[in-house]
Amino acid sequence: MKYSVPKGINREAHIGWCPGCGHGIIVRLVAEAAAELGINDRIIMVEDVACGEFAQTVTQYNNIGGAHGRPIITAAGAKRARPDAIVIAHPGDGSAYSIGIESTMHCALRNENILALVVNNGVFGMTGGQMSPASLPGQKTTSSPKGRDINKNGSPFDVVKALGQFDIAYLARGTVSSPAQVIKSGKMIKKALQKQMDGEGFCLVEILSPCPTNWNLSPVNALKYMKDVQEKYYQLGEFIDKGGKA
Ligand SMILES: Cc1ncc(C[n+]2csc(CCOP(=O)(O)OP(=O)(O)O)c2C)c(N)n1
Ligand code: SF4
Repeated sequence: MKYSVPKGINREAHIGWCPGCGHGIIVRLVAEAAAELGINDRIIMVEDVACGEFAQTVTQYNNIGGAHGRPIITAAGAKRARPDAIVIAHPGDGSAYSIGIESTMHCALRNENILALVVNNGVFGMTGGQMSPASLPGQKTTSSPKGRDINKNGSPFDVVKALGQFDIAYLARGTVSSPAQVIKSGKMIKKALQKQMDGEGFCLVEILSPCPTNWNLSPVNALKYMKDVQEKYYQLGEFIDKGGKA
């Protein structure tokens, strides 16, 4: 197989992601989809103050640094100001489902014509691996050293259950735990970008992603954990596909 870097990726950039992190794979999928759709010059990515923000140097796209928890609402504003732009918010699960949950829900309710690309690694990665709304029952984190107790901490936030009945364009969940799944996730991202180009409305694609550093696992064992545990809890697939078949 010939390896080539998609247009849109800045291969000279310093990359801050830890070995085995999923963020870089997911940003690469954005770049592949954008190049295939011929929209490199139209992309605006909106980052969070979180691990995803390294995409600012890794990509050649226009980019906005949003406040923590606010990339989705910032993306909605950018899209309203620049309707020709293709706008992608790139938060983590901590951002989109905790401090930013209100703007996630209301952007969905307003069917804002953007892509919310949520990287779900089940922890607040950048700040040291605290429990996030998406941490799994029993998951040990730095703020739940004995494991998430659903009686005390509540159940994990499942965006498919939360937005499943909303009138939005697209809702899908992928993962990057294997090459086949990476390809499937790339198709989801590309479909969501096409929907934005067609003016269909709000698309949320959640990608399950490893955080070996904060899971205290090697990159290889982090992928195993995803398959054995994370993907057993969070269903993969397409759940809303307004223009197509769900
Ligand atoms: C208003 C505000 N609150 C809290 C923080 C601290 N903070 C920065 S990154 C982060 C965690 C990010 O976790 P997540 O959104 O899940 O993304 P990840 O780093 O795991 O990709 C937090 C709490 C901040 N920068 N601003
Ligand atoms: S802390 Fe986790 S999410 Fe952040 S760069 Fe490292 S592996 Fe990725």
